[in-house]
Amino acid sequence: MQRVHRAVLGIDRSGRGDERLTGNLAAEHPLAILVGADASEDVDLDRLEVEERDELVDLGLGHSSSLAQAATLLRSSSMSTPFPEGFRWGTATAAHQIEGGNWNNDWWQWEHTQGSGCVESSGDGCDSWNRWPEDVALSAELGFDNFRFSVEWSRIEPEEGEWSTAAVDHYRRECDALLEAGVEPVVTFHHFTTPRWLAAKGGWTQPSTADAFARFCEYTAGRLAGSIRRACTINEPNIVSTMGHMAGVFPPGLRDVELRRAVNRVFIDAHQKAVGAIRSAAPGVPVGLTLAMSDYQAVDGGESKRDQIRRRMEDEFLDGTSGDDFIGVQSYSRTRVGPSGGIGNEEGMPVLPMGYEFYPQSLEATLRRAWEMTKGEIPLLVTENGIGTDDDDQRIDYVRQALEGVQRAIADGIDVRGYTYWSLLDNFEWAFGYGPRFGLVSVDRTTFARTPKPSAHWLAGIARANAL
Ligand code: GCO
Repeated sequence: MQRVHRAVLGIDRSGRGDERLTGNLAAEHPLAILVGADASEDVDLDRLEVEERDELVDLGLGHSSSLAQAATLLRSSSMSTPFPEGFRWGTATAAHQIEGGNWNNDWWQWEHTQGSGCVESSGDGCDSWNRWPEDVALSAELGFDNFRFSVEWSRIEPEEGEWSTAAVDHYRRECDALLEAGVEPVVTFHHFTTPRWLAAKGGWTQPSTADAFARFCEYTAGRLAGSIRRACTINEPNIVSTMGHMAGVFPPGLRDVELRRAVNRVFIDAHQKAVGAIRSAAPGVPVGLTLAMSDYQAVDGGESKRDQIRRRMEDEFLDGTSGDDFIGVQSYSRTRVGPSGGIGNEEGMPVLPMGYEFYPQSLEATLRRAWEMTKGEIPLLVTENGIGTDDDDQRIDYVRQALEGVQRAIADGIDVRGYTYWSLLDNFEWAFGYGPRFGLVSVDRTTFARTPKPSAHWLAGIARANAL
């Protein structure tokens, strides 16, 4: 009889439990492995003496995993540390990046503006406007418990005060399908895109935009009430204000430091009004802001410059979250600051296609900072973390390191309630177009066929086990 310390069971995609173990790997490692339906050398479970049976973990390896991949994954899981009970696991997307055909907002216009720096149009996206049932099914099959997506304001309110019940009902059907599939819908009300009619009136430079946004939230949350489980008001307002009004690389393409400060204030006002609107229209749904955070590091005496930059980028927004139900922390890399400003990447550090360093430690640092800045009064959720890369092993390495940081933060008493990977799909990465691949699932640019990568099965396994 073979003896194994732990058995890993896979569930094949049809949902049937496939409880076969392969003999040779079990012999090679002190662990047993199950592979999907393709396993050629099956070993009957009953012939194995499995220790710690109650610790069975499903890595969700799926059909396509090779034994070598399975072995790597299993080795890495042999000393697993659990996440707190009830820790949420999901993936995130945004309307403009996946739906396709969102021609009625400022980004579409920007993509078609000469000199904007956009490498291509968002075009058909991942055709998720039509293929959302596939996205729902993928989330459910992989076993994530929530799916974060955004509603497109320019579809729901295509002209000022003109509401599309058809568009909002579309999103309601998506929410209901998610719930039906056992996946909680997490809805973002603004993810970078602003309707053209509003942009033409000055967009986020105008204080009245906060009221327009609150009206949109009230209408939309009212029609989605009962079908959403969490609401994010505005995604990364700090990026929209900085990139769009100071750096000039997002719409409206302005470069005005003072204006950017004013836009920050409009966004904070809009967020706070939206929290009130969503709470009254959809009572009981937790509401919060999702903020782009970076591990800001002072180099060679850059402390006061670092603090100054961080104040406008993060602290002002964190100050505006008081009373929220959660803070969505979104983190990808670090920012090094010297006495006169950002000094770029450190020589010798690996650089990603996005131009910044491979630096998974940023998540832990930003969770700690968000917690400290809000005095431990508001629970945190990782609403985005991920890596744009063609190297799927590098993705696994990045997420593993980021999650280790989450576990250290939790061990120190920081209330982190969940982890959301950006993104479910390879999608439209704004000015970078379809180049950077953040997805756990690849999308064929012609057929839109979705294919989970090994990292999808790897992360899904961690989510199911709720342990790393
Ligand atoms: C965000 C971004 C996402 C990006 C992701 C990768 O919310 O941070 O808007 O839309 O695609 O951050 O850069």
